[in-house]
Amino acid sequence: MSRGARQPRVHTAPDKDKPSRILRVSLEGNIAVGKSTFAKLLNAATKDWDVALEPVSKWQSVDTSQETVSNLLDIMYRDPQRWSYTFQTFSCMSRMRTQLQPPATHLLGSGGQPVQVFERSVYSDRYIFALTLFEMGCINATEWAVYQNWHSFLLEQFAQRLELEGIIYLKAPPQMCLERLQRRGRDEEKDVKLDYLEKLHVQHENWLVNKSTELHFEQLKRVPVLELDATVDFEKDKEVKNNLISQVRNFFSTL
Ligand code: UDP
Ligand code: D5M
Ligand code: MG
Repeated sequence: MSRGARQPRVHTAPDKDKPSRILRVSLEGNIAVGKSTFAKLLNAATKDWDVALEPVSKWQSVDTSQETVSNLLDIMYRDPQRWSYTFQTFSCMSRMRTQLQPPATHLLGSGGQPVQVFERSVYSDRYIFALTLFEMGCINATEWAVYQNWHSFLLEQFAQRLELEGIIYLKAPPQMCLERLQRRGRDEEKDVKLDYLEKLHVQHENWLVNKSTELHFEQLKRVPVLELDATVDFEKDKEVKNNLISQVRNFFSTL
């Protein structure tokens, strides 16, 4: 760990058996906390790390092979009761595709410890968004039962190929996420309220810190979590960025 870096806050003891394969880690956190920004910094930090960003543009333009049909992100925010379940089917499938993709070829002979980093995961889809939208009444009881049924089935079928070795949790107060969201200015998100970000924040805390969320996958219960303070401006401040990256490097070395 580089001089001056703080000790990482790891919430679960890491597994003693070090896997020889490529490590898979997801980057979790509230909307606009800075995941994509941080993911790009990780990607640039070393050739040993390869980052897959969330495919938001695919959700903004749902298409058939011939034409673009709709902006699902937009219609979900405009009419959540109607479209939240549909959104879950599409976002979860796109996350599965991303997590099942073979690693980039440059990772295979990287020399160091190769790591695939995913911006969010099939797990946050369920334990953050789908659960919150169900609790808010935007996904009804039937949709929630159907969702959980296929989500569990698919994750069991692809079990080892989807499992993560670690989770990085970027954490900042909901109010700061709202300010970053407004600064980013994604048109579909212009009506997102603090109340929604607060609910998502509590959901992250319950899953990753308090460990009170009911999880349905045994391996997921044991995944170590690195919590990073995202209230600092890692986008502009190089020292702050290097400090966070040191914590990540140290965390990866424990997995
Ligand atoms: N951002 C910032 N300082 C930071 C990290 C992010 O001002 O240290 C800004 C970034 O420029 C963007 C907004 O916060 O305008 C949201 O960042 P991002 O899209 O990375 O967030 P995500 O939704 O992926 O978590
Ligand atoms: O997340 C991208 C945007 O997509 C943000 O508005 C949240 C939304 N999103 C992502 N996954 C889901 C699910 N599963 N349901 C509902 N909304 C979702 P960002 O944090 O900006 O990278
Ligand atoms: Mg993002």
